Amino acid sequence: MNFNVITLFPEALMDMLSFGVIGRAIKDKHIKLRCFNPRDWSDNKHRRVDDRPFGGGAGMLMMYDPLYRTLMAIKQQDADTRVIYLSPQGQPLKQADCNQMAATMGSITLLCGRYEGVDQRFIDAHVDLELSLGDYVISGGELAAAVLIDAVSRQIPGVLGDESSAQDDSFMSGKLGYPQYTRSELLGQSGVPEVLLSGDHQKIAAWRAAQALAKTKQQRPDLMAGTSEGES
Ligand code: 4G1
Repeated sequence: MNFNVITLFPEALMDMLSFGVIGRAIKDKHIKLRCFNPRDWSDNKHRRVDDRPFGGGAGMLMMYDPLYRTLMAIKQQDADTRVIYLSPQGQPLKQADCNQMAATMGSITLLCGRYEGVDQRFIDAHVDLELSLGDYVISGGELAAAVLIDAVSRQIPGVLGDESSAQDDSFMSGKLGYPQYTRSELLGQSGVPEVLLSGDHQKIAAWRAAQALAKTKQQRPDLMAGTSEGES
């Protein structure tokens, strides 16, 4: 899987993904991660990539021309790449989107917004998919791009070890996680639910499923819609 990232802060993006599971996946060449800085395609002597919005208003926008030249340079090497713009106007990113991207897209180009966003003409002409991480204000799309790259990469065969990939993560089942406990010298076994110490694996699985269901109903009733539990 190939990730191209159009960003004014390539170092920040690379730093976020250079450790842990994703850092390992890059080293092992399960994924390739390359950044492209639109400043390198600016025609301005000051390397400017922003300008004021027509019609007025606060702040600046990323200009069309440097973005266009950056994307053409990417497509020259990687013609079949899908262009995704991470923005607050996008549809909310879901696990199902991440699974589908991992299964069907060989190359993804992520556009990270800065300032107040991007000239709409670039979005209309060149963006295949507009996705959002959530409803809050952030300073740039780089953090969102890092989240998407992590979430998609985890679904690529070989990125997770056999044992963790077989493991059923929260959301892969459409529900939240159940509470978990491990050894503590300070606490001993106090506060650990009795059933987890019983050795009865069927009972443990049933307890965990019930906990996950109760937590999901309480914290995220929206996730219950469409499940058979939704009516209860
Ligand atoms: C209006 C949130 C603006 C933000 C309304 C989720 C947020 C990218 C995301 C903003 C961004 C709301 C995201 C806002 C994002 C250009 C530079 C857009 C950063 C920018 C609710 C700033 N998921 N935000 N504007 O945050 O890129 O992906």
